[in-house]
Amino acid sequence: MSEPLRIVALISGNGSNLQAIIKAIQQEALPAKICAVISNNPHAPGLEHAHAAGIPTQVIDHKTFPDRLAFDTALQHAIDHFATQLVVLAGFMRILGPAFTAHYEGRMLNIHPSLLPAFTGLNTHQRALEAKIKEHGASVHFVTRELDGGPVIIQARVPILDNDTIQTLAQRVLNAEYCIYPLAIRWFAEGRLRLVQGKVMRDGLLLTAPVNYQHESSTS
Ligand code: NHR
Ligand code: GAR
Repeated sequence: MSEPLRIVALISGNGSNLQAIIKAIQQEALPAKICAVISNNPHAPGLEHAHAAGIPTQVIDHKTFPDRLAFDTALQHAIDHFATQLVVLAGFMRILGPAFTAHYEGRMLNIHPSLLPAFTGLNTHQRALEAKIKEHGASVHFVTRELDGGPVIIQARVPILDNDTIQTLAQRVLNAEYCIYPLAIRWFAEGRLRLVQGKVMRDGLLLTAPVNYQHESSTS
């Protein structure tokens, strides 16, 4: 057996995706170890979940730094302290600068609550409802300097129902996130996922489109 992949997770809020990842590791569906959970928000409820799971936590409050570069630099030092092999953004709400994203190129993932490239940025559920479209979802992507613009690994689609509110739609999307994020991290941990010249390579093949979870779920 090889050593488990060393992960640091960055959160800002509830950390329910973090919980799903912790659960996958506990169920031995993910050969990884979360070395630390770091939050920019000292009041993030996810810090408690990490603590309860016996994972070291750290707060790096962006409000205590003079500028974004100083925050990014402190964050980078904290992450590298753990000999981190993969950085996982799990509801992390601060935009990261180009030096930071370059440092972790090919070894940082994000889960975004939309079917990218639709609805980058914030308030995706409200914007999907306002657009009166029939389908929404979540995407796991490699993080690059372009906000929510890195190559997408896997997406999960959910229907938008006539009587949906932001809350009901957000919960449906979250349930899909809990499936695709541990799966994408597992592929990375198994050495099956790489960023090659700005494109996703999975099992030695360059993806021409994101993996669609609905189609793949029965076979992998
Ligand atoms: N950084 C880079 N360079 N590239 C990405 O793809 C990133 C990133 C940082 C975070 C997550 C992202 C999301 O999935 C993410 C992807 C925060 C904002 C934002 O506007 C936008 C997108 C994401 C995260 N943040 C405000 C800021 O000024 C603060 C908002 C707040 O605190 O509520 O940093 O959606
Ligand atoms: C998730 O829906 C995630 O995709 C989204 O926030 C939620 C976090 O939930 N991320 C972003 O919007 C990033 N800007 P969680 O804290 O319970 O995992």
